[in-house]
Amino acid sequence: MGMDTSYIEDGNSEYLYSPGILQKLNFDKSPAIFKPKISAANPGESWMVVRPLQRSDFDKGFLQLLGQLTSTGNISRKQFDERFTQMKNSGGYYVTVIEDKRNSKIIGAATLTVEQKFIHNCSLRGRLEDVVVNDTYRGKQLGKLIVVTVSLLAQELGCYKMSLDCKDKLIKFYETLGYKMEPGNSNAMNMRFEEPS
Ligand code: 16G
Repeated sequence: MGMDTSYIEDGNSEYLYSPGILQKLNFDKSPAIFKPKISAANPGESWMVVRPLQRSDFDKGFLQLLGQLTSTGNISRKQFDERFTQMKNSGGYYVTVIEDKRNSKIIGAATLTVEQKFIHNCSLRGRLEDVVVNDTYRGKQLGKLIVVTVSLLAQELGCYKMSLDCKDKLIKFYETLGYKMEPGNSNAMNMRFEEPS
């Protein structure tokens, strides 16, 4: 067994988590139907790559893309760097992106967070978070690609389930990828707090 040398720790190209695991995901395990067939290892275009977040993604429009999902605030490079380091050190954060290598722009993102549990024999629970795809790249199955990638990753890491909350209009989309509204058990509730400025 060789070392996973792609997990480089040199400044800007530093990955949030080891990228090798994405190459090994078996897309045949997902109920999602891809036409044409694509995967994280072969995303369908030679200029596209699916990979973990990198420190240098601050300069590749990652935060601007997240801004298409919700409010991000005005995040400085220092804040981004610190959060990246905190996520990496604590573990359990699998921020995953799609890059357009032609213009070095992040065009899709989704996050898997992994919670450690006592229940289910000290199991793990995955949560799908912050899914966003640049809408000028429609018709390339990118939403499906990024969500299936992190969902298979959750399974690969040993999660017993993966959960999400979403707008009503997205329920059908997530159902095609294997997510189900569990009768009597599918209510999302939030308590909102004032945000620090
Ligand atoms: C959606 C997202 C969630 C994100 C939230 C932000 C998915 C599956 N769900 O619920 O991850 O954090 O929107 O909205 O991507 P907010 O700014 O109103 O909390």
